[in-house]
Amino acid sequence: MTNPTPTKDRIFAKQMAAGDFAFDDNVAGVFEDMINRSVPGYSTIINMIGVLAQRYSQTDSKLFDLGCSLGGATFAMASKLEKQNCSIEALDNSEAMVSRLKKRVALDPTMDAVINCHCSDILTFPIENASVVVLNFTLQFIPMADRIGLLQKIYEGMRPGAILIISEKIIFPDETLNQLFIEMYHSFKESMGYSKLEISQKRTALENVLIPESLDSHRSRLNDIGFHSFDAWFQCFNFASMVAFK
Ligand code: GEK
Repeated sequence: MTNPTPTKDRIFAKQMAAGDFAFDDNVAGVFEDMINRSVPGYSTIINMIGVLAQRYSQTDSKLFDLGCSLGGATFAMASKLEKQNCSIEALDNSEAMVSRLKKRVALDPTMDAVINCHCSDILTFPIENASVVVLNFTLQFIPMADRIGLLQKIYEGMRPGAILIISEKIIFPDETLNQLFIEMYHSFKESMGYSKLEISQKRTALENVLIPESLDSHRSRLNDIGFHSFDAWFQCFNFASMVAFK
């Protein structure tokens, strides 16, 4: 369920003092515009999460959207659900996001019937009976030391055959490629209407908040936990979406 006229993101347009980025009311109010203009391939990733969920959802199971924001992946999965007796657990610890999501869900009785919204920390919320787990650009905001424990908890809560989908900003061990993809990403943002000032101020605000890792780091951590068949199914510059299975 997308908003036909999302409010334009101008948060970093004015000269501002350095400060950390937060998922507050200002960000939630422009989030749809922000993420569509900031993540190359976002709408493709969202649509394909729906397609993957259609294939991997299991009867009598739960689908988790961890760090759901306004529910982009949640609605994509809900619109494709065919299996009997499934629910989608949509979680975010930003009250501003979850209150907006709840209003959107309430507008459509077919969505209301399958989507449960929770204002919760994904580090403490129980994950159980999961056939599909989505971390769509959320893991990168979790403190590095907590990532392995979160992924172990997710693994424990997944059914055999379940799918984990992780989308992230990524870094590359090859410094030339790393630099090239960052520069291409900034060109992409300019092409989406962001000024150089907005791009550099947001970059500074995210510096200690969004910590990206390489595909190899994701791969080896997931393999160590017990996941199998890890790979990226989508990549555009320094953004990727990966799958792994239990
Ligand atoms: C989408 N998945 O549109 N517990 C719960 N939520 C959290 C936590 C936490 N510990 N940490 C961060 N978040 C969405 C986009 S945005 C990505 C995800 C971005 C939430 C945070 O409040 C925010 O809503 C979300 O994770 C990250 O498909 O803005 O780049």
